[in-house]
Amino acid sequence: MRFFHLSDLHIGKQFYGYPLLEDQEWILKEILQLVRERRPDAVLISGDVYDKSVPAAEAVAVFDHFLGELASIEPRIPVLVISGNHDSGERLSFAGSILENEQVYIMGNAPKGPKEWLKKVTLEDEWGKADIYMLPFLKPGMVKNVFNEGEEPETYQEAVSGILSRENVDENHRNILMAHQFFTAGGEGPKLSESETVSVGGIDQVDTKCLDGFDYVALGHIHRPQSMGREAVRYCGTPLKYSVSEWNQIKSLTEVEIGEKGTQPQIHLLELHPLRDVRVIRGKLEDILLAAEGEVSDDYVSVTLTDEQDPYQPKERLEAIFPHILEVKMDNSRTSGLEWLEEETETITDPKEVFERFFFQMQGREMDEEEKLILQEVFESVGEAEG
Ligand SMILES: [Mn+2]
Repeated sequence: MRFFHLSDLHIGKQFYGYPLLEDQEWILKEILQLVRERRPDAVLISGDVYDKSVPAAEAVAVFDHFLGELASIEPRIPVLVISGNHDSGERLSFAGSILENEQVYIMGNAPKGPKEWLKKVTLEDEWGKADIYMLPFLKPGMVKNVFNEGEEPETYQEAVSGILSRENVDENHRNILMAHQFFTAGGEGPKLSESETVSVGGIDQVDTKCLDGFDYVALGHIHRPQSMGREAVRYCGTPLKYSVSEWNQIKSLTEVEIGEKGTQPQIHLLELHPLRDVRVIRGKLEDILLAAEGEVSDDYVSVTLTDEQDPYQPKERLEAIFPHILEVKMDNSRTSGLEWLEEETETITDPKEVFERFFFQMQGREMDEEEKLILQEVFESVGEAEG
């Protein structure tokens, strides 16, 4: 049995003010192409379908189109979706029971009472049954009524392990879990990017120990692809780079092949090709412009200029080559001087001195007599106005 594992689509996300919908449509199209070519037995989407709990109409339309295209493939390929911390469970599972007729299974909310269970989808192949358990993102408070009085979970750890351990998992079947939580493996956390929303203080941590009974765990939440503790417990990562810190990550679609019970699942990474890449460029302005040879690049670029003298209109000149600039930073002896200044603890109270220092940081030289005179006049007129 082979299935695709993806997560963290974050449809509708903005990237430094740029809407990413076109990029997301592009990458979903490539995923659809891979589904048509490779015909997996299921497609698992492990949370954060949307970027916001109330997604924009355009974002909903993009996911609607994706589901529609998936459902048009014959023979049918089941699609399983859980909600992530960015999704609204209720909104995501709209018309969920009707969609099940089309083999689209959505689990928006964790069990809320003692009689509710995780959604389980059973697939079958020559090796027998494979049960896929769907655990949407949860916080301890969301599942407290599932447990007896006095046994309510207080931590994420207790909540997730409590919800999993009450499921009647058949150990003779191959068991697969979809989840969207912050997992650690023996105290070791996942490698992060800058585009996840991670709780401060790590209260949301759950140890992978409670996943031991599963043959494969299809995780979402962390944006860098990686396994946790063992190969078969895996974050597939985002299909696109959602922060500059991800510039050197290879984004891929995870294909999992699961054979006879007890054997290791095989994991293949199918590389994805974005419409626009995210790149980091560093150097002197003239060198960067020269290297581009006048060719316009649609990539999203973060530029760090190392010129000692502030170049003239750097953003405008870069924009002629890179229409999608994320940021332009300066890194030279002056800006490294800035860092040194910030470390100082002395407080300057004379406003004139504050400005003189600021001028020095910005211009790299002292003010000349004429400029000092102008500053003097400005301060005098301000003083008069205040007095
Ligand atoms: Mn996410």
